[in-house]
Amino acid sequence: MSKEDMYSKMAKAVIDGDKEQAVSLAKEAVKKGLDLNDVIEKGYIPGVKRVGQLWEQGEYFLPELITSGECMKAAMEVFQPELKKAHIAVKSLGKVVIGTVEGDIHDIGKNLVSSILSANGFDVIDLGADVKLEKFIAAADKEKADLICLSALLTTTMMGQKKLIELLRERKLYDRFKVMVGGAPVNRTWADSIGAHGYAENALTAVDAAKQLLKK
Ligand code: B12
Repeated sequence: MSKEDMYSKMAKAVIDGDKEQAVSLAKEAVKKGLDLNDVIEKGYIPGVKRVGQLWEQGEYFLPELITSGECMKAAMEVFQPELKKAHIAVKSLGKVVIGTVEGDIHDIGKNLVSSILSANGFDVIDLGADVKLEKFIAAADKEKADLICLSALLTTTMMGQKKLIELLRERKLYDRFKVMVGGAPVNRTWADSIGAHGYAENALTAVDAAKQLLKK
């Protein structure tokens, strides 16, 4: 099977909610030694994106979204140890605290950013989803993080990104940590307007943006 055939099968497995197939293709990709960044971006992400469109068109409902989310998660679990191995081979580029802001349970995109940053040499502390703003600050402080990454998928929870930066400013911590924001409704204009140091549209560009921000 060609790489392209595998990518489209991966997308289809996510769209169909076929967890067994999503996992088996993930294992095959690992076995074949494919570039996992490519596999995720070209195989699985287009699947989740299509699911999003089907939901917006009213063709998919919550159960389908959840099943597709689980397929994505299961495939990522296959990749995790491999991505970790890649990370061990490189010197740490910096410490990152990441999470989805409070009130928001979407974590598929955040998990991707977290895994890919980790695979590319960052030390990542993933706080999960629906994370209280105070918890981000406490973790960044305790871990002496260089970068705080905030994911938001709802227009309402984007406000949490703004609030966190305000809290950092109030506590004179704004110059101590860099903040990078992202998530489907987030864009460069929003990032600039709230004073975020960085923004990236997807997990791969997040790696370049993080490298740029932490360049010493
Ligand atoms: C899957 C999904 C769900 C799943 C989430 C499963 C999970 N474990 O995450 C479930 C079914 C649980 C769900 C629930 C809800 N959802 Co929903 N969901 C989606 C959907 C279809 C896809 C999101 C996704 O995973 N995309 C795939 C990933 C790979 O993309 P991504 O998240 O954008 O991440 C990429 C980039 O944005 C970026 N990125 C992400 N985070 C970060 C962080 C940083 C720092 C950086 C640099 C980059 C970055 O990199 C990622 C990888 O490339 C979107 C539709 C859409 N078009 O986005 C709606 C969507 C986000 N959901 C929506 C809504 C309304 C809800 C609910 C409120 C529904 C309800 N009525 O209950 C609840 C939310 C409850 C809550 N409090 O959070 C709306 C939001 C509308 C709005 N404008 O606010 C959307 C846009 C759908 C719609 N058009 O109505 N949802």
